Amino acid sequence: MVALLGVPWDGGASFERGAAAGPAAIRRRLHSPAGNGHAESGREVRSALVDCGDAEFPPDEQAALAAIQVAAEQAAEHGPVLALGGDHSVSLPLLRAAAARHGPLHVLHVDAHPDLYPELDGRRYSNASPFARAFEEGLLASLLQIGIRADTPPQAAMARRWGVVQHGPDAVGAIDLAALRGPLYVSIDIDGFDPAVAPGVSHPEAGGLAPRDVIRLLQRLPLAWVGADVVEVVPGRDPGGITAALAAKLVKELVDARLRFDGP
Ligand SMILES: [Mn+2]
Repeated sequence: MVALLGVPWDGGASFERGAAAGPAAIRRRLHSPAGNGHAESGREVRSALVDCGDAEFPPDEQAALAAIQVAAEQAAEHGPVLALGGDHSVSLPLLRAAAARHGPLHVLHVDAHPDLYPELDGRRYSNASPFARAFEEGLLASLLQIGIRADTPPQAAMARRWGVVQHGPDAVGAIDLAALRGPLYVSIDIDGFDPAVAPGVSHPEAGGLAPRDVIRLLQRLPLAWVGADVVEVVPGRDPGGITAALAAKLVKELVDARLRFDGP
């Protein structure tokens, strides 16, 4: 079984808010009669989800992050946690919870942005910085980023300091998945995809990944993930709900990617 946890927090937004509505939109699409609960492997995956509902938290940033970590630790009692954001700042408490349980994590990270700012606009816990904090807190063993196309000098310096491996959208086919190590955590910012297929985001960056690039990657993961998140879906900017539909698709393939290592 996989534990599904909504994290409707967008207090970490460094630009527009709106990602707090993401979990509800993704769930709606996941359970819509417009589709079914089967991954591409043929496995029915919705019935393998234990939906733990949404994390609850106070408005204060540090208190909210602490509450999200507690919610993730409680959800983990039901199975490996797949969390729905929320803005990308929620990955920090999710990584704290996963690392407390499994040790330092190897993270596979899909995004247009490195999210490695030492700080941005005087803030250290926004959606621009979760992986900088995670390195400093000793939560990460390695970080492999895919789809990066909006790097900046302060983030590049942080990437060099921590040995982050980065691939742009053109290099997906060249990634050596066999080299992935566990405990594996998968973090997918939906803005890693091209805005033409995922317009419902706060930080659209043209020239992004195609859905097949990432679906194929998930289907080829050589080991089971211990934690995962899909973040930054902003339903208020999502015509036709196509970004939520992509996120729901990724949820199905992520669940399948975990279950295929868990036996029949
Ligand atoms: Mn991003």
